[in-house]
Amino acid sequence: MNLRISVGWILLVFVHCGLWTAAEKAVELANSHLLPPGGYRRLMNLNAEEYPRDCSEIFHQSEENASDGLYVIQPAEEPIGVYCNMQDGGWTVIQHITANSTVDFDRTWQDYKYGFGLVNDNYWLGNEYMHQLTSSPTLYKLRVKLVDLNAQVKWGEYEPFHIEDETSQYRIRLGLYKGNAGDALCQDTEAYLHDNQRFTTKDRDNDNYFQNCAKLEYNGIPGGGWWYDACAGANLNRRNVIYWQQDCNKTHMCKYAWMMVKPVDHSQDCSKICPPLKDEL
Ligand SMILES: *[C@@H]1O[C@H](CO)[C@@H](O)[C@H](O)[C@H]1NC(C)=O
Ligand SMILES: *[C@@H]1O[C@H](CO)[C@@H](O)[C@H](O)[C@H]1NC(C)=O
Ligand SMILES: *[C@@H]1O[C@H](CO)[C@@H](O)[C@H](O)[C@H]1NC(C)=O
Ligand SMILES: [Ca+2]
Repeated sequence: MNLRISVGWILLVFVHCGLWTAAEKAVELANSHLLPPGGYRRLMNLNAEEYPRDCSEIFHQSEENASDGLYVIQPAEEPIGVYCNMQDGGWTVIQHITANSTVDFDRTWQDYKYGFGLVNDNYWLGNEYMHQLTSSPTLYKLRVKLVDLNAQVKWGEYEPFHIEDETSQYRIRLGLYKGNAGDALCQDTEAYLHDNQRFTTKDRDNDNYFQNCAKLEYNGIPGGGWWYDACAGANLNRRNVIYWQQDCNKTHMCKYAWMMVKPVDHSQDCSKICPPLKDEL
């Protein structure tokens, strides 16, 4: 009797584990290294039949009632896990940093390509996935959100926003700016211009400086990967100083930054005929 119960238990446990493993394997996220422990269970749409291409699609499919959290999206062939900020139309978070957190942003080209950190925490989604996300026929916009030590929030948006492919060294293309923060990527007081720059990491120097900007240290912490000019009017990837010119710098410290993307909403902007898009972004 006792023996039979035990065998039953063992079988039950065995079957459960088997199913669980199968469910995890069925998805195979390309960026599973960005999931926290037990992260598959925290993906809110893990068992959906089809994955949306971004968080905005999830927001609209949920009749604008989806909550913030971890979701699976599929911008190209491979499903990936991301953090969705479901305020204001559903934003796909591509970067989040907390000043002085333990997540290391001083990383190689390969790390910046496929992402690092954890999607429920500080992370870089990956240049390859940023390229995939922003390469649809629908244009995307970028929102930067900055929070200083007094919890004051600043933001800025570039529309459109596009990351080119790896053969172009993940060059950044930025459109028109709006926001209550300064336009630190395109209008630097020191004449550094980030628009149209290629990405630089400590092991791949594509910047316009005689040394590698990603290796330049402030208080012992290197700049990290970024779209440097002959260095920076803004850099959100230096671990100890979030830099956005007049809004976040060494004397006016910020605690948090986010970068997130969303499709451009043309229905709002032009009710009649959309103007032709410029050849060059
Ligand atoms: C919105 O979501 C919440 C929590 O997920 C749920 O309780 C509520 O019923 C939903 N409302 C609508 C209108 O779907
Ligand atoms: C740093 O930020 C403060 C406050 O936002 C600003 O007044 C100051 O000019 C900035 N410093 C530099 C060097 O840009
Ligand atoms: C980060 O750490 C440095 C060194 O301890 C400190 O000076 C700085 O104020 C910290 N930054 C924030 C935003 O807390
Ligand atoms: Ca250089």
